[in-house]
Amino acid sequence: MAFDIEMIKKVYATMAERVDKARDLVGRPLTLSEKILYSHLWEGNPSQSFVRGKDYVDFAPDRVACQDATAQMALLQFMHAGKKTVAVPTTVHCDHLIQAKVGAEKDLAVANSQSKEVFDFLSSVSNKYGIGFWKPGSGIIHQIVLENYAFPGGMMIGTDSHTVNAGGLGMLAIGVGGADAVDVMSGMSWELKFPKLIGVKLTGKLNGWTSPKDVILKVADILTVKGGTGAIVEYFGEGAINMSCTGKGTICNMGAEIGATTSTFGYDDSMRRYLAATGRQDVVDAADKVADYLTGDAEVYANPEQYFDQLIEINLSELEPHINGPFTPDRGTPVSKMKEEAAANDWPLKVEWGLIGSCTNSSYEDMSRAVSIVNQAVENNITPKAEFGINPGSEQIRYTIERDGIIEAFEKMGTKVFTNACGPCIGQWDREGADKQEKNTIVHSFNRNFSKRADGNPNTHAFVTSPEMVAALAISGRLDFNPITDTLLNDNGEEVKLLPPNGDELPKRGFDVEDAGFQAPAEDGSSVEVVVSPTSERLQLLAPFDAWDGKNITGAKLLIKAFGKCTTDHISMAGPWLRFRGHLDNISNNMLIGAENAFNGKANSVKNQLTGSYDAVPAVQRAYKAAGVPSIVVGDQNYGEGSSREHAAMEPRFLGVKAVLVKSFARIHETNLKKQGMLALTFANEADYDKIQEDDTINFLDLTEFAPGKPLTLEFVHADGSKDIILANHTYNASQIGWFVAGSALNLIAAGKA
Ligand code: MIC
Ligand code: SF4
Repeated sequence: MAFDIEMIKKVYATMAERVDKARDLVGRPLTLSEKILYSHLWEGNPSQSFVRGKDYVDFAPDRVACQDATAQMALLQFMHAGKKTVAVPTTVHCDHLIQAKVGAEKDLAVANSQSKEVFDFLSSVSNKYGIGFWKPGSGIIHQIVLENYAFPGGMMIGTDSHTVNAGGLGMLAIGVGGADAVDVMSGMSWELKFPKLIGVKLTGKLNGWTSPKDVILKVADILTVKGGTGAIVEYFGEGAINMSCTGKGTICNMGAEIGATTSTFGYDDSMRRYLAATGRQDVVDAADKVADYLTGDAEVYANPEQYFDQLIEINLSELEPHINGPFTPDRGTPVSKMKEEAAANDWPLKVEWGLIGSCTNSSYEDMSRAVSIVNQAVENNITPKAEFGINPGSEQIRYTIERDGIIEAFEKMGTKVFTNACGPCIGQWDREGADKQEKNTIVHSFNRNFSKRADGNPNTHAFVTSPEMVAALAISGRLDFNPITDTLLNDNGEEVKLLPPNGDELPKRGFDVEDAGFQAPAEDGSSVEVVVSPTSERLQLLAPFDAWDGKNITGAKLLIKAFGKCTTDHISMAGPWLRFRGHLDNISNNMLIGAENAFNGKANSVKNQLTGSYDAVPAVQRAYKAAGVPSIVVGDQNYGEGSSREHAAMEPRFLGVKAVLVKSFARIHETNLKKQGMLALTFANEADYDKIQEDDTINFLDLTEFAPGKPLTLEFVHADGSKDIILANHTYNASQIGWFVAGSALNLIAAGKA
């Protein structure tokens, strides 16, 4: 059903030839990342060696995956591309639009009725264009990709930042915006700046309470949320080989949180075991024939400092469990330091909820290790102090853990089993009492913990940790509980010490499932009709954006100067807004409502320069649009961190914002802005950010000479008539300037000029 062994064999057949050629060209041993990159060049065999972090290169990915919340925009755009079917194997997964409230059965039924129109749309577009469709309840995109499609040495893109999860099976899997996916689905090349390479050498062996999650929590702490930008993180060493395949997936998954382009591991026995257990012995047989090409050259791993741009070494034998947060995934605290840290920062110590799941940590191994802690609580008569919820990663996992008694064991402790879907991880959580906005703590095994993300409450302190630590902290009800040293009091008043978790990497009796939830597309979809109601509030056909008029932009108003962290959750919030992901006009009403205005410290309150009064950001921008006044957005570091959602770029484009000028960008968001015909600019001198004033009017002085490598000059006219000239850098190459000129990259595809 699910994977295409012939395609994989083809990839392997070209790999040997291209990798050897690349090795000769580069004149040295190759990392795994380079092998996969060079063997997926669009133009075939490599004819030059690329400068990392500098050269834009065209690639030919093997697959595309989209999830429901981003697929709507991606497919609406694809429908404009004028193609009969997708050019590479593509799947759509319904996982983000399902709310977690009472439990899987009821919640799924509610989602199926509330989002029927959207699911029907996705299913019929998939059917028409040859796309595999995974129904609501089938599972979270990245677990399904790992279980069915990922393969060592492959390259894929997906319209979700955590597509990188497939690095656990030795792929280069990269998160992109929908417009990038449309390129590949339309049979065109996909462009990426040749990444820098960060090597992470893992020595020793995980033990006791430490898990793969702690590796990435530690790496995030070291590299911070922007430390991986523009880089591939390649893990190697005996510690890597000793780890399960889904554990590797967890590590790669959260590479999105350090901004990494992707992360990967060399092909090894853990991957063989996982492929075999998920019914893909033929992939193992094919991969074994080219095994040397599916990992870095031995010389590279023996002398990594010579081949990577940056090297990190972590000794797994000494690694402590980590708890990262609140509000950002890179604030790492080893469990032994939590007592001091929590007290020093006044973090609420009482844990209200423990949540296990998300695409990051919802594997069979995760569930079985977490339940080993739960079982100890039940056996020792300990009543858990916090509430507990789990989201299995896929129907295959859910079915198997039910068969193996794991669900029953969770339920004995009062755990709510939510749908196999994203749920609370993306704010699809109807948490009782969240509207009271009380300060509280939750712990979860997800990857992101930005403000308001899980339950909409800005005072919820969310901490990220491993599933087994979530279980321990939720049972104890305390954030500063250290299971390695502390004991718990059971209901008989006795002290109990929890034993370290243990579990099965893979189900002993194999995976099982009755209905995985897959729907194959029609052989010939040409007669399938896709209907979008013109009165729908959920879906809206796209109208092309206007082309550039060839003139300098003048008289633009400053819409907002955003201060501090401005993730895609701040720019285009998820949770309740997810339902408008297919309707550009409606979702634009959330534009930048979470961003902090640098002038008054408030969210969603900016000055309307036409009236002098303060209003919500979307309302002010709509006023500028109605008056025909252009505007610009100014931002801080790592602007657009987090999600791949291109709504964060399309909304400002749609509402008439012309440029986004920031100290630095997250990769996917910068590309999304470019693709939608916006100007994505960075301060040549970061300190110029401080010169921007609330009542500024902005004139571009040399946009008419927009060219690769040449900074743009902007004049900021302040209210008192004084001016500042500010230089803005950009990374547009010639074809990307073409997107700006045409109004969007899609306009070029639709005109057959791409
Ligand atoms: C996320 O984890 O933030 C999401 C929701 O999966 C996003 C995609 C989206 O916004 O739909 C992502 O990571 O790209
Ligand atoms: Fe879904 Fe959360 Fe994973 Fe994003 S990070 S794909 S919302 S489970």
